[in-house]
Amino acid sequence: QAFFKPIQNTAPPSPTARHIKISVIGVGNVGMAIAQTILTQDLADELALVDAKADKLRGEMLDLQHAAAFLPRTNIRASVDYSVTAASDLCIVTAGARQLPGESRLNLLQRNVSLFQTIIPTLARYSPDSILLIVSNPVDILTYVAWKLSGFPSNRVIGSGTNLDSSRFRFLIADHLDVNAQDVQAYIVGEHGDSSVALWSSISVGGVPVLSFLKNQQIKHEKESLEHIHKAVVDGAYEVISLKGYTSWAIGYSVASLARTILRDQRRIHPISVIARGFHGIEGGDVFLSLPAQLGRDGILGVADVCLTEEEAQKLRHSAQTILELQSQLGF
Ligand code: 6V0
Repeated sequence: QAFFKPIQNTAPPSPTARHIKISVIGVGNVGMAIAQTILTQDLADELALVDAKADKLRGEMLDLQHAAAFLPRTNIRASVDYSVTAASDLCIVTAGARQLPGESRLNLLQRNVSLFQTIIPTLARYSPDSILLIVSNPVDILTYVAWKLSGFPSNRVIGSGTNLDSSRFRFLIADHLDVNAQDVQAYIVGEHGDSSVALWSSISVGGVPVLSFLKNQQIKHEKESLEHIHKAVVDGAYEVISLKGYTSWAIGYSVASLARTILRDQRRIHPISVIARGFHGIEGGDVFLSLPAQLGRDGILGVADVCLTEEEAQKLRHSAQTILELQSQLGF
């Protein structure tokens, strides 16, 4: 018996009401930080969680459901069976194997590729029209692997890439200049991690280009402190991992901001991992690297043709070459 009685002469439910569904694969530290940010920011009507560990998965689902009285209404479901993800608008993949002591990067990559060989085709089968957002590391290569395994068009396969690195960059610049990080426009592009490229000439605060401002003021040592800032960005993840064992909150907010831009068709520009062949002289094969890209309901709408110095373009091409060499060993 229904708790509420219908009023007289009601119309049937509207067929146009949009139901937004997000799936998160992998409920480790990163997957759960993403899930909880999605819930608090009211980004989905339905959230499906999948992991290989059934007990952990059910525990996480119940813990989130028990917060229902304090959150916007979202139907949270979880299962080790991928049918729970059916008809998702966005699938976020954070599942990954952990690096074993002494294990090479290539070996870890190969283990993660094996996981993706099961995960990605299954997700694609249950949600053929979805957008795939890859977070698992090494994110650029795994985004390429996901693109290949899904058979999706490249505008619907995205890697979270340097969206997080750029947010660390903006925080550190803001801290240095004592301004709000949201007023700092600054991009880190290229490979997520060690060989990322900071776009110095494009940094601006409140519309004022930072480098030319410093030059006009004849502030000499600033370039050096800015180089330190980039180093701090690169070291940032290692520092957090050495202190607390993993990173979670910043990647949670970073991925939720991508989800909001996509699902609400915000058409904002984010530095994310996209197929980069043909940009800035990158040739030799299909490779995913981060570039400032416009995102919306159809995924990647376009890539901003940012001005790079020859040195920056060279670094990008070098990263592309390193990634292509690793990819060639994967047999895709
Ligand atoms: P974690 O806490 O070990 O979680 C991984 C989860 O994946 C665990 O719950 C596993 O049970 C699950 N899992 C493993 N195999 C499968 C499978 N076949 N199917 C479903 N689930 C599976 O790791 P954590 O959450 O800390 O990190 C997850 C991934 O995100 C790692 O690859 C990190 O390197 C990566 N990150 C990427 C970042 C980025 O900016 N792109 C940032 C931070 C972490």
